Amino acid sequence: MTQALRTVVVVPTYEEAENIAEMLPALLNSPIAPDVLVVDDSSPDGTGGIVLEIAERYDEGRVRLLTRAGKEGLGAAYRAGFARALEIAPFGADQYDLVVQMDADGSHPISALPAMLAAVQGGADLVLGARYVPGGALDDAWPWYRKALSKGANVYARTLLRAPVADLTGGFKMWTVPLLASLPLSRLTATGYAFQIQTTLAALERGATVAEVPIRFAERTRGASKMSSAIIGEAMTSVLKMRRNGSTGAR
Ligand SMILES: Nc1nc2c(ncn2[C@@H]2O[C@H](COP(=O)(O)OP(=O)(O)OP(=O)(O)O)[C@@H](O)[C@H]2O)c(=O)[nH]1
Ligand SMILES: [Mg+2]
Repeated sequence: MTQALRTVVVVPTYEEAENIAEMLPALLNSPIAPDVLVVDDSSPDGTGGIVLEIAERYDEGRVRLLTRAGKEGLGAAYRAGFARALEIAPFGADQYDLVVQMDADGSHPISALPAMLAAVQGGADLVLGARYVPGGALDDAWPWYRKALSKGANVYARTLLRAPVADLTGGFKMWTVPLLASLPLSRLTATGYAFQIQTTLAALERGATVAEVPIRFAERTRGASKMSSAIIGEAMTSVLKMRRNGSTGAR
């Protein structure tokens, strides 16, 4: 590909004030020079205000904020964020070429973005930042049982859904716009991280070429985890439903 691919990174936030302040400049300065769309569920800690302050320091359109009325979960934030990212036409009538999804808590390495872009240039429609491939890793500081739980959840989903990817449960992904636009987003209704499984499954159902780039996943050092037993429960039962009914059958 000769022309630079224009990229927007969608970052969902809930109470990530400190993390987003550190992440945004690093992301904007990445060699792939993406624009950023933060999807904030009116975080009480003022995350949205910090995003707007940072946006003023950069060119128009490099940082956008989508504010939602209240906390509705990761899935809802991404459905809204993807829909907005596909609407934005930052270059005259042109859309972005690529949409990246990424957590705000520092778990997903910004340094992996150039390799993910290279995988798209090599023909991938979807690139997963993957922990369970050679060169990938979970946080060294995690105790063995936490690693086992994370790996076990991934094997469970991957095996039941017969998905030919190593990391089905991760949340760091680079989408080509035609593929993302082909997803039936309003019918991918998971609330929590089951949404990650659902969207990759939907891509596989469409015959997409999926590539995996190794990442070292880093544990958040600031702010609180939003993971809950309800979210884990949803993920487990929705995998069973998706096994019967496909990606849109997780209700
Ligand atoms: N807009 C929005 N963002 C959310 C919501 N829940 C989580 N996030 C964001 O989504 C990203 C990933 O969050 P989770 O994986 O749910 O939780 P986490 O705190 O990262 O969990 P661990 O890191 O696994 O402990 C972070 O940037 C969160 O701020 C939500 O309800 N709304
Ligand atoms: Mg996290």
